[in-house]
Amino acid sequence: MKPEELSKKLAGEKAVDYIEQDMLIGLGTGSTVFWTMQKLAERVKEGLRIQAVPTSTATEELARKLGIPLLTLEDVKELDLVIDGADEISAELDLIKGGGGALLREKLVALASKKRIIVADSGKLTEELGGFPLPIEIVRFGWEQTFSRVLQLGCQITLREAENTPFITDNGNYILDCKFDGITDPVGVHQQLKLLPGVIETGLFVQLADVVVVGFPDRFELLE
Ligand code: ABF
Repeated sequence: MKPEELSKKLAGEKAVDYIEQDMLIGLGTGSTVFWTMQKLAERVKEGLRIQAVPTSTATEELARKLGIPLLTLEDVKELDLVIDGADEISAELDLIKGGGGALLREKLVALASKKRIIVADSGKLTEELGGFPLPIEIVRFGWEQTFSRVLQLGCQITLREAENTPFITDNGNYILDCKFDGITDPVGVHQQLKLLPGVIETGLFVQLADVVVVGFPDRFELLE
């Protein structure tokens, strides 16, 4: 296994230690949470009782395959915890998420959770957010207008594509990947974007991580 994958596996698996009997949990999306789900499925087979809200159809499908009991966000008032990945993590534990396109459901599930655990390999740590283009979810209706408005905030934008057609999120929307010259004020950038009609949600997760489990090829570290 490559060092990056080993790091993801260590971080992803470690997070399962936070899950206790009868918890209601959120399950994030991505290649690190993949390892969380593998380990969680083992625990479920051994008798751990949990129910999980998936943050994407991809996670839902994987959970079904692995025999992890599911429920929807509409079924619950509150979740005990969520385990999710990230694309960038700042020293303040602010995050850029959405590389997998699931940012809206990920944020809704994060806000519904009492404790938020992020799992990531050490390559996701950064001094300042913005090296990774910020994903924002926008409505398809009049998307070019929204594109132009976002452009005025001073970033370079790409409409995300999959197989040469626009990528469609699980909610039926488009994603704009916005490259800023560093994001020193994540709250300000998030707020500016959210004021624009057509913008549904941004991948900036500010002060939404309680614990970050950082994986290295041979160990993990906890940031809190
Ligand atoms: C998800 O995990 C997304 O927000 C993000 O794009 C992804 C992180 O990547 P990885 O696949 O490396 O875990 O939560």
